[in-house]
Amino acid sequence: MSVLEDIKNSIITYKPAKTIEFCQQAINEGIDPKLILSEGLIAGMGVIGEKFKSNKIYVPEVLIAAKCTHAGLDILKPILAAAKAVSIGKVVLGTVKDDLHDIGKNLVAMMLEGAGFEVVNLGVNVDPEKFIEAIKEHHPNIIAMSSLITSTLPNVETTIKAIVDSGLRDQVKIMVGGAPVTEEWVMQIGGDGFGKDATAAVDAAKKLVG
Ligand code: B1M
Repeated sequence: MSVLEDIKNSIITYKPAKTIEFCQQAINEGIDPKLILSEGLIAGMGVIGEKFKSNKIYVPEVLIAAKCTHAGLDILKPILAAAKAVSIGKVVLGTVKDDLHDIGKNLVAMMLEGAGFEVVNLGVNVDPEKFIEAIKEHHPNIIAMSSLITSTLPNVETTIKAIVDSGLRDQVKIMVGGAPVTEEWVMQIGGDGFGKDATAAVDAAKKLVG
């Protein structure tokens, strides 16, 4: 079995210490960190997502799997960030109000950092005012929002409206992503960019600062 399979299985079997061990092993073997992400961590979370959807597992299991994924991300983060030293733009990123999902957002953050962006990660359940404060404080090129549940999609719209109302809209580009989000919808609500996944998010961000 390859070490990437081992990483995936460590998530599916809820063993964070193993996720750390196998991620380190994969790095030592010289495997591209982006491959470790996609074939190891994202693949493992993909299986968990399917099991959760079909009620084969429940919230506690999903949380342990998320712990595994975050442990792996912590190992990969410095390596991906070191790949690019010069900033090509600043992104303020957060999961919108009432939404606590952060795995996908953190993957997007890491891929952006790996591509040379400076990322200010505001975390989860970020209300519109916090995004506005962050624009004033950090002067980002891009505001990036993650929304994972259909019930929090309106909060993306509310945040965009709040940015417009605060008079800061022309200072930033706005990018949105997450499982229920579509490009058409993002354009319809006044956003500028969309990424289907973390790789597409990097392409979209590059286009927005290019
Ligand atoms: Co939740 N959850 N969850 N959950 N959860 C989903 C999203 C759900 C689809 C599961 C299901 O029922 N089928 C469903 C939403 C259904 C809907 O929208 N109608 C759901 C639900 C209902 C809920 C709760 C309401 C459950 C409950 O309590 N009854 C609750 C809500 C809590 C809240 O947010 N207020 C809840 C809670 C949780 C946990 C806390 C247990 C946990 C989150 C842990 C954490 O994040 N730290 C959790 C998880 C893990 C999931 C699933 C299983 C996996 C999500 C994930 O991490 N995927 C998910 C089911 C699924 O996706 N199959 C589910 C892996 C990740 C790599 O993918 O997040 O899609 P993803 O990110 C991708 C892309 O979307 C994209 O790139 C990422 C990387 O490729 N992307 C962007 C994301 N953000 C982007 C931003 C961009 C661009 C691209 O630009 C800015």
